[in-house]
Amino acid sequence: MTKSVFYGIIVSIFSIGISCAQIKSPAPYGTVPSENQMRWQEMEYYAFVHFSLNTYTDQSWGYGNEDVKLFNPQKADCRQWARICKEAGMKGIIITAKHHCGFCLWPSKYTEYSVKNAPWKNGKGDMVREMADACKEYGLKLGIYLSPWDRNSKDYGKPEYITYFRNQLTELLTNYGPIFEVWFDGANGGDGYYGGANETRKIDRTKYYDWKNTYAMIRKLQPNIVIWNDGGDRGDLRWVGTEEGYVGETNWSLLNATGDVPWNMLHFGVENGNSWVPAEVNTSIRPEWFYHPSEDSKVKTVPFLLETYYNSIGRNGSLLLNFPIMPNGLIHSNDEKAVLDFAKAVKESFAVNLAEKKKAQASDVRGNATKFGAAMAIDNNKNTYWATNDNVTKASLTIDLGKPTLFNRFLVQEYIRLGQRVKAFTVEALVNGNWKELAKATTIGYKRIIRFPSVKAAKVRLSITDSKSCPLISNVGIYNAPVFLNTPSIVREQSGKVTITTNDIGPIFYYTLDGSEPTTKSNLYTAPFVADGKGEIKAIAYDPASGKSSPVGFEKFDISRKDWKIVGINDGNASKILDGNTTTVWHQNRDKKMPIDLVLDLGNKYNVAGFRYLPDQNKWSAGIITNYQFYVSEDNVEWKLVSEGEFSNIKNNPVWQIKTFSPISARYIKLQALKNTSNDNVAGYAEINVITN
Ligand code: FUL
Repeated sequence: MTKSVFYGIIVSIFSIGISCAQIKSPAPYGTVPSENQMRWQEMEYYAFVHFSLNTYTDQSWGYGNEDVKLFNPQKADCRQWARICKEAGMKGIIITAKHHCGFCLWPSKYTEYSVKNAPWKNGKGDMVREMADACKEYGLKLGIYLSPWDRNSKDYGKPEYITYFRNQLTELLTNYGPIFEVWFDGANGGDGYYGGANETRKIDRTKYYDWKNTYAMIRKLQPNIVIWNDGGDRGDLRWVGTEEGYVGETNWSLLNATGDVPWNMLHFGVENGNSWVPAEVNTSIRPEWFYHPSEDSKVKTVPFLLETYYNSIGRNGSLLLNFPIMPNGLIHSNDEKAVLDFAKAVKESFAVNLAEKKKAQASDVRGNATKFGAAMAIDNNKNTYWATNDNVTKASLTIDLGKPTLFNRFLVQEYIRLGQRVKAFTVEALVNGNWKELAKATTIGYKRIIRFPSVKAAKVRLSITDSKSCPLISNVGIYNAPVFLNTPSIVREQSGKVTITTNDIGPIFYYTLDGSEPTTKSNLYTAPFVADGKGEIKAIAYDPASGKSSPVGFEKFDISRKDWKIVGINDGNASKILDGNTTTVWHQNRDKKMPIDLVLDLGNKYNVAGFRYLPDQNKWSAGIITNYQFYVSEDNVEWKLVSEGEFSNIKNNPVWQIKTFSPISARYIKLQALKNTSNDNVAGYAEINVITN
């Protein structure tokens, strides 16, 4: 090397150094996350465990007078819960220290309604302590759910309760080590035991708890905590308006600091909001939050959970997945299998990032500096990012995969420490020399994952088509995820005609009628068929190209509904409640006033032992019944009341409501609606059915 070449290199290295140093990092745009919110966002995936007296009473919400003596989990093992969560790739666990019934899983000094009066460990047990220890052992973070609503406390609704609530919070936030999240349920006030008063107590959930001072206390006790709250002052995280496991495709991590937060704001965030309040998607691995033996066969399948994954973590949210704990104190093996299979599917889907260490080029680079170059988006380092110049809000990043490569997933992340910016983007692939659009989407945020049918291409282009300010992309991933078929759905019409369908394009179906597991040797489904009366149908979807099968779809049918009649109703639409289709709904005439009766003639006498009610699946529509009475009759004249009560949590979780009673001979049934979720006079039904024996 000559002297001049040597000096030339030194000079240019020096000048690159200077030019990099001179290129300023972008300024933050709008509101940005706090360190606590960042730490939480990067956790992505963590668990809920629901365990309380409800576990022993088969309820969703306890009334507050359930006997503490019921709590006796013989095999309680928080280490089992922690092991499963750890193996499933979760980063923490939030435990229901106190649910609405007021029963405390820790020996609170401030109430007798706790584990200290339960037979479990002779009153010496502390489930929160055991959870904290297990989390520590498995390297998981601990979170606390403390229901603000307390149906046991005599003081609920009075100022004294706030002191009680804060005392309990202080115990939980002082004695169990670092707490990453505290969760304040939005269900607040209603009827309850309230120390024997047995009455309805209403509070204004935005004011009653004096959240401002409660938050200040929490932050003092646990400076690194994030607060989840769905009423009153903004917490650090927000509910997404549904418990079914998805947030809006457009998802801004912003809300306004003041004012009401209607459903669309919860679900989509607020584009120009001035407060950073990211989305947490909470859902259960089964239909309900607490354990109900009837749901052992309703544990979500891998394709269903994957759908949830893409609709939460894949849409700039976190995923809080619940495990109901069984009366013996363990997670059911069906739930364990489902979550571990799901974890395996996620791992397989994102095992190889086809973009990593490939060549990337950008249409614009901030100050042409390497520090902000295209390569920063595929360097597997969350602290570096590709950035454009300040005034550039439309730009593209092209990744050269080197050779035609098959893929079906595109993952992209913004460097949100400096604000959420991107409003719209597209993903294209260079197929046979032409750019083909694979997806058009809106927000990115912390993480966005886009799915599309597999495509083979050598180049992939991300185009930011609209952004609030210069886009900052910290990570891009391209993957080829394996096929996971959805469970087929099995629908039986009133006539007894059975149809098997799926959301996926292309698979064929096999089914059985004798309870055996279907395989590719079972009946091939070619067209709807008739299978009336009691029985069970199991079906799988099968993809001949990959040889993969879906999880087994399963429906147990009761008596034939062919001869059923809806009594006294002259409305053709009413038959929708018997059509087997869970998406069709019928509402009673709006002139009626509660109580509103629905009378069905079953055509014959049966030994009726229960009924099932499915509300409108669109929980925002009118007529979702919360309180009911159920009567039976042999002659439509003399009626007998056989069941009454509430459909707890039906608004947030509008699943099948199942009520059973001692078998009784009946030809007529009457579901009487006493109250609905919006306290008006509308009664609606998606489906009604009976349980006979
Ligand atoms: C709801 C509660 O009412 C449910 O029982 C459950 O705890 C869920 C996480 O939040 O609003």
